[in-house]
Amino acid sequence: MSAAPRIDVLGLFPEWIRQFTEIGVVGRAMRRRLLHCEAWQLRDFADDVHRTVDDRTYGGGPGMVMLIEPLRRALTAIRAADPRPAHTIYLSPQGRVLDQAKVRELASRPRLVLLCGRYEGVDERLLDAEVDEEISIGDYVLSGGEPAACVLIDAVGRLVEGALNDPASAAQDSFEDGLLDCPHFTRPEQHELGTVPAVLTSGDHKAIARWRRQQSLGRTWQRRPDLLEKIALSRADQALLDQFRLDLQQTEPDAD
Ligand code: 58G
Repeated sequence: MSAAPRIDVLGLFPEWIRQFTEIGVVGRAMRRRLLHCEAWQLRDFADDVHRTVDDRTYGGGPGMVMLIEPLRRALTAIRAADPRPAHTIYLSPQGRVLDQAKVRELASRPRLVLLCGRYEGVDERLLDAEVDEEISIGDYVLSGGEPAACVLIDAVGRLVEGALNDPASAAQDSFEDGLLDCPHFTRPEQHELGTVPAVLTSGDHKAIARWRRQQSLGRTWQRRPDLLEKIALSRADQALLDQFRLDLQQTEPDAD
């Protein structure tokens, strides 16, 4: 049995990460020793009594930039805490946007180190020398990298072997096949807000699988056509989607 994957997080608010990693699927994976997360306080690696980790930006203008040296000392200490190679990631809006394929790739690595910036970010030379990859969780700006690190830990953590009670649920996820998820229903079958689609209560498992696949295809076409362009549909999928569009025309003759 191989050792549990490990994620170290470096920044100014390690409490964010510690609290987060106690909760939910990630918290349970940690307690079961399937995943190890450790949060590090960057100020512990400052070299003055004020525990300074930032300074003014060259070229002028507002805002502060995180200093090279505290970060470098911290990364050296973090890497020394475990002999396995540490894939080092900086969370920033300048990174490549995270998707499920990247999450899967990261989940296959034994060790990740996540660097969380504050202020205007990190001195570019530190990034060039010490960071393997810059990742963004979406096209918006956060005051710090910590919430982005939590998003990444959650997405990766739930893929760790044994983290989910039902391993089939990860395979069924939205995006595992590049499509959005189908709609889900639970009791009661009849409700003021509507009735559960009859196929789901029919007991016909083939028909149910076909309906779900068709809903995934149809909803992806309606809501995220950009995702459909990235995948090649089989003949069967194409037929299901064509039928979805036809059914839509019959119920909404105005739609085009
Ligand atoms: C511009 C703004 C440059 C990740 C902020 C650098 C981190 C968004 C994301 C920063 C983040 C994201 C300082 C605060 C990085 C630094 C951090 N904002 N979209 N903010 O993944």
